[in-house]
Amino acid sequence: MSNIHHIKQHTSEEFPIVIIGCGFGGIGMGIKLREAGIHSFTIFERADEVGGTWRDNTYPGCACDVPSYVYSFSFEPNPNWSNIFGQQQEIQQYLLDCVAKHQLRSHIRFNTAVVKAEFNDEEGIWNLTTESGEIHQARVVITAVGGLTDPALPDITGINDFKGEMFHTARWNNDYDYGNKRVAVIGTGCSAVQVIPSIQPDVAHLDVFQRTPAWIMPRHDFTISQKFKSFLAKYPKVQSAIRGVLYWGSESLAPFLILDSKWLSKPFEALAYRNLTKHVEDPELRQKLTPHFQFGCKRMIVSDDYYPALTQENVALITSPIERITEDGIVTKDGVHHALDCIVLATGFDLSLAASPFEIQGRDQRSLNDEWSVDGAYAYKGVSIAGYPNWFSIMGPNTGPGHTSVLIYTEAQINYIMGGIQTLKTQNLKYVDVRQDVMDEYNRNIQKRMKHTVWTGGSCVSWYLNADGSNHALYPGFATEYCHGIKQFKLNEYETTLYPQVQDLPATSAAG
Ligand code: N01
Repeated sequence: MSNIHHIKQHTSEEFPIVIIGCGFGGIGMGIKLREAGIHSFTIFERADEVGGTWRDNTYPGCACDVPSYVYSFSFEPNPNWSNIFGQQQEIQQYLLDCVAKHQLRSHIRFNTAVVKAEFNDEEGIWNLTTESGEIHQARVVITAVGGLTDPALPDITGINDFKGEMFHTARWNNDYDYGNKRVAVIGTGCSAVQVIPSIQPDVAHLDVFQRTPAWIMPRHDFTISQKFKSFLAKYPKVQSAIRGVLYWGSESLAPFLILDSKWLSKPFEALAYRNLTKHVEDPELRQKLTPHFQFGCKRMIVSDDYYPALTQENVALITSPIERITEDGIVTKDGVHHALDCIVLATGFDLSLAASPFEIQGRDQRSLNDEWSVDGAYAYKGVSIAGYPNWFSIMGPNTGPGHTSVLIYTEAQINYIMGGIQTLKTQNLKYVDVRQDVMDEYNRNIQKRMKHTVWTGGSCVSWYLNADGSNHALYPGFATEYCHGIKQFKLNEYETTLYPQVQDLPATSAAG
C-alpha cells in the first residue's frame, strides 16, 4: 500500500465532509453547505466535468421530460429556458453556471472515483479510498452518485462481433456521422423516443427494434419567447408561481400514475391511445405500437415527434425478437438479417438497487453490499442507513418519483442532511446512526404500500424493479408527503455518541 498517502491535517473544527458525485445532487449539496458557511467539503467526481447524467447523455434530441421550471433548483431559478422542456446542453450549462456562481469548482476533485469506504467507530471517521489508492478522511459522507448513470448493455449473442459502429445512448459518439447510414436503435424507452425522430431525417434507413411498446402522451412543448424570458427575469415571483402550478399539477396526477387501479389508468390510456391513432394510420403499425400493460407501470413517455417519425418511409419498426448480432447487422427470430452500419443501444441504465455503488463498510465491519444483496437497497427516507453513521444519500432507495420532478425530493434531502450536519456540529456528536427499528418500520410501510402500486401490479417489467420484482427505486406516494416527512432531522430517530474531545483530525484535501 505504498501509494497510499494521507492528506494534510486540519483541526476538527473544520469538520471534513465528502460529497461523492457532482451532478444535480452533489452541486445542490455544495451550494447549501457554502450558504451555511461550511466550506470544509470536497466533492469527488469520477469524470472530468460536472453534470452527471446531463453531462453524459449527449445523444441527438436529449431533453428533459419534466418541465424545466420545476426540473431546476427552486433556489436557482433560470428565466432563460429555451423551451418548456429544457434541452440537454442548456441543462448542462445551467449546472455549470450554478457551479461557477457558487464557487464550487475549487471544492471538486475530478477524475477521482471512490472505490471503498470504511467507518472507524472509535474516531467517528470515514476512510475513503480512491481508485488511485489515496485515502481521504471525512466526518460526514454524502453520496450523490445518481441512479441513471451506468449504461445497461444488452446480453445479446454476438454483440461483440459487430464490425460497424455501436454505442449506447448515454455514451453517444458525437464524432460519428450517421448521415446516410443504415442505423438500428435497440429499445423504445424515453431515450430511444428522443433519439429516433432526431436522427430519422438524416439516416439512409432506420430499424427500430421494439420489445415492448410504451404508452406515449403528447408533449405540447413550445419555445419560450425572449419577451417572456425578460418578464420572468424581472418578476421572479411569477416564475416561482409557474413552478408552483406545475408542481401541484403533477401532484394531482400522482394517484393516476401510482396506484394499481384500472379505473384510474383508463383515462390516461385513452389519451395515449388517441395520441397513437392521431399520428399512425396504418392499422398494422398501430397494433404493433399498442401497449399491453397498465399505464404508469413503466415511466410515462411524452413525445410529439416519435410516432410521426415511425411512419416515415426510411423507418421500419421491428417487433420480431433479436436472435443475434452479426458482423454486419442483426438477425431476428423470423430469420431476417438486417444489414447495418451502426447500432444504437437505447437499452437503459443499470440501477443496481441490490448492491452498494462501491464497497462500503459500516460499524462492526458490516458490509452494505452484503446487506443490500439480500432484500434490495433500504434506507430511512432514502437518506440514512442503520449501521452506517454520518453517511447520507441523495436520491437513495425509494426516493424516485413516477409523476413529478426528482429535484423536489433532492432538495428535501439536501435540507434534511443539512439538519443532520448542523446537529452533529452544534451538539458535538461523534456520529448519528439511524435506529434500526426506525428504518425497518419505515421500509415495511414503503413495501406494504408498494403492493398497491401500478409499478408492481401493472403487468410490466421496468428498471424500477429488482430481479425479484421488488421496487426499491420509487416513492409510493405524493411528493408533498415525502417532503413533509423529511422536513426535520429528528435526533430521537438516531443513535448518537458524543465526541470524546476536540482533537486534531485528518481532513480531506478540501479547498476553501
Ligand atoms: O431506458 P429504459 P431509457 N433487447 O430502461 C429495451 C430517464 N430518462 O434510457 O421495455 C431489446 O426506459 C427495453 O425494452 P423492454 C427516464 O427516467 C429521462 O430509455 O424492457 N430491447 C426498453 O424499450 C427513463 O425512464 C429522460 O421490453 C431491449 C429500452 O431498451 C430512464 O431514464 C430521457 C433489451 C430501455 O428503456 C431510462 O430511459 C431519457 C434487449 N436485450 C431517459 N434490453 C428525460 O427526458 C433493453 N431493451 C429526463
